[in-house]
Amino acid sequence: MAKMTFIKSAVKTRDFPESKMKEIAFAGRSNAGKSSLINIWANEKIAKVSQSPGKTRLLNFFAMGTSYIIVDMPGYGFASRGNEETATWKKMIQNYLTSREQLAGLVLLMDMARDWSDDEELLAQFAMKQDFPIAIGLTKSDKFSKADIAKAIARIKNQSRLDEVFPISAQTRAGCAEFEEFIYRNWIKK
Ligand SMILES: Nc1nc2c(ncn2[C@@H]2O[C@H](COP(=O)(O)OP(=O)(O)OP(=O)(O)O)[C@@H](O)[C@H]2O)c(=O)[nH]1
Ligand SMILES: [Mg+2]
Repeated sequence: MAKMTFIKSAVKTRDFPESKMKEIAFAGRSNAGKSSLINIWANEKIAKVSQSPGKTRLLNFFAMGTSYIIVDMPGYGFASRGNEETATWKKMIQNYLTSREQLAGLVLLMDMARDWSDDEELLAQFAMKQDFPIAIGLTKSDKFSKADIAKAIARIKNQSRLDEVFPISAQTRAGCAEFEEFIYRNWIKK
């Protein structure tokens, strides 16, 4: 696998890295497991895993060798954040998702225990408006039985009306390589 490297953090368009590589955006509620999955794909602790959730407030750009870029976006959905902060988050995410030309798809990570919410719906709407694909990663599958994983997949497919739903665990690594393979084959290579 290609080596993953941290490129930079940025908030504003003018600070985004200049690159011709395709980009994959990682979005999800705080604590969903975005940084943990990046660390699995990197095979080292390259992204900070939150001790206190909601700490990542910048867009963090990582290069997967010379083949593509992953953008770790700040998590959302923490009540401790005021309205003003929520508005700032929305503006930053919307700006990124609607203006980044090399964006090839949105990886939406959700804790398997949760239901699809308005926040996920908002992100999915941005993506659909821009006409790029969405894949959902249902994280922390290590906490569930095989039968409950199957139920969670069916539930989220139903709630989101999306088809690409992958169960993953950053703890056991179950499903992580398959998820990366899907994204690489369908969004990057083609
Ligand atoms: N059991 C289990 N715990 C996980 C898994 N993935 C992440 N976690 C834990 O969930 C917590 C949050 O993980 P992060 O990867 O920091 O989540 P994040 O989505 O990057 O969070 P923000 O940066 O706050 O948006 C950490 O305590 C992780 O160890 C998983 O697959 N299984
Ligand atoms: Mg994070």
